Amino acid sequence: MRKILAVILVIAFLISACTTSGNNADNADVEAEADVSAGTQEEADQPVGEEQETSDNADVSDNAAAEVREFSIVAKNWEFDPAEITVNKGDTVRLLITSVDVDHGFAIPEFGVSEKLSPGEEVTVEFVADKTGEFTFFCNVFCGSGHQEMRGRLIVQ
Ligand SMILES: [Cu+2]
Repeated sequence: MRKILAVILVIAFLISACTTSGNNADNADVEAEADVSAGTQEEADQPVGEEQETSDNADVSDNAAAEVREFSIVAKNWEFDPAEITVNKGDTVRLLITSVDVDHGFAIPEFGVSEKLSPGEEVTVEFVADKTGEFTFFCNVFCGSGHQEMRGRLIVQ
């Protein structure tokens, strides 16, 4: 009799735990929880640890929903290629920038970006595009007669 009561308690606990964490989990996580529940009902000896682990996994998949947009940019006298980049608001923008000739710079003041580019060295810039609009990125290290025109455009939709 005691054993039956214990099993009922475990099942009740599992049902309430599934209902709670199922609200913000995607389909894959729901399937994973179903697997955990089935296994635990057969063995009926480690429900708490399994449930906590499943909740952690749900948190990780929520964070992974944020998009990372990666672009490779070549800097040379006197242009950036590509000279126009379009992302969505909220994206994490990762730029891999390489100068292929002389010292250049890369700046987007609105996002606190300012980097020096040495020839042949890839520089990684990462920021969150947390506001919409059109922003100019430009070379901020004097590189010759075309320096003032060495610029491009970041569009955040
Ligand atoms: Cu320049």
